[in-house]
Amino acid sequence: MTLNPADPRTAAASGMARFLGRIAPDETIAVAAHFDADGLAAAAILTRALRTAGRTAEPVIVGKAQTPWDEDFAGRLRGLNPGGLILADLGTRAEPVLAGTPTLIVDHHRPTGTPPDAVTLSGHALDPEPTSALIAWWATTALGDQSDLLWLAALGLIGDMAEAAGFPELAEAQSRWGKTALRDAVSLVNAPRRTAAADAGPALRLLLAGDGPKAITRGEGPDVQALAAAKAEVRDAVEAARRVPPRIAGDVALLLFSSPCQIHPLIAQQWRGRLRDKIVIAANSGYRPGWVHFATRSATGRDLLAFLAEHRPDGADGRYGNGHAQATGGALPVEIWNRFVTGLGIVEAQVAP
Ligand SMILES: [Mn+2]
Repeated sequence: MTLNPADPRTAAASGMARFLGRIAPDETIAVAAHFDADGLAAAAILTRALRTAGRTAEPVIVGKAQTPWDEDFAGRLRGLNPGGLILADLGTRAEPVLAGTPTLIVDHHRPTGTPPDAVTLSGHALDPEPTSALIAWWATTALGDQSDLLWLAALGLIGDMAEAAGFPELAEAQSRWGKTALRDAVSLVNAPRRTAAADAGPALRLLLAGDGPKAITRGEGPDVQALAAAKAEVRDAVEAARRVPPRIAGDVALLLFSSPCQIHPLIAQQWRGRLRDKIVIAANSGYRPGWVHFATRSATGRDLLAFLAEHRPDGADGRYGNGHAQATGGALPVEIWNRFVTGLGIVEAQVAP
């Protein structure tokens, strides 16, 4: 389950070898991934390494408010008729996504169950904790030398704020490709998933083709332009939402706003720094009609997964309270959201149905 802490690199590579041993060489491997920098970088590493090794690999990225456990996404995967499935940076749950299909899980979120018949490469609870892209890179060393793809693993580490974790792979990538170029590339790759359309296509294409971060930061063409436009769209949305005042009840500070952009994690992060003794909940009623999506952060060090579990409203499903002890959140239908904020003592944060 969790990678062997004594030697996670070898454990990841042997997990990949075990997974590939269950798939005929001519069968397609679907590579499903989250749409943030870590997920996209993991998808690019896995797809590129598998293709170089002569395998057929197809990346499939989740859309806005979508998980692989939703039927429409599973349908997209089935359309590829895959002989194997990789789930990267998408969480670790007990339920299979494609029952009967050999599955490899590359992830670092807190598992909510043990998937049957899957090889699970989980970095959760390792110290330091590797991100999905780094675990993917370790795993693909089973297919040969991957040093030219190391910059992609660095994008994942930086994107998930693991820059200070001390992984030697990051130091090596920084000296080869440049700290600033890597950081700027992360900021660009992370932008589209926060926009109203949340189209990860341009970023993924750049990561699949590029030879380093400068292919993104200094590149030309429509995909690079799309990333710059996405950054501008998100910047404007953040500018509007940051003026909203917090509503405070006890040790909770809640910010409620409405935007089609996924800016709630950014707003939560900003207020985390300003209200250092509070649990900050940044809630967005405009991300998806009929729902409230929210991000929870705190400078207090409290276990936020435990906090949300204590306040779990009846009817909340797997979209509520996942992720990390220090970075979580969720999505609730408006009616359940209204019960949740009432329970927190912040009735005025109810949303009209
Ligand atoms: Mn991640």
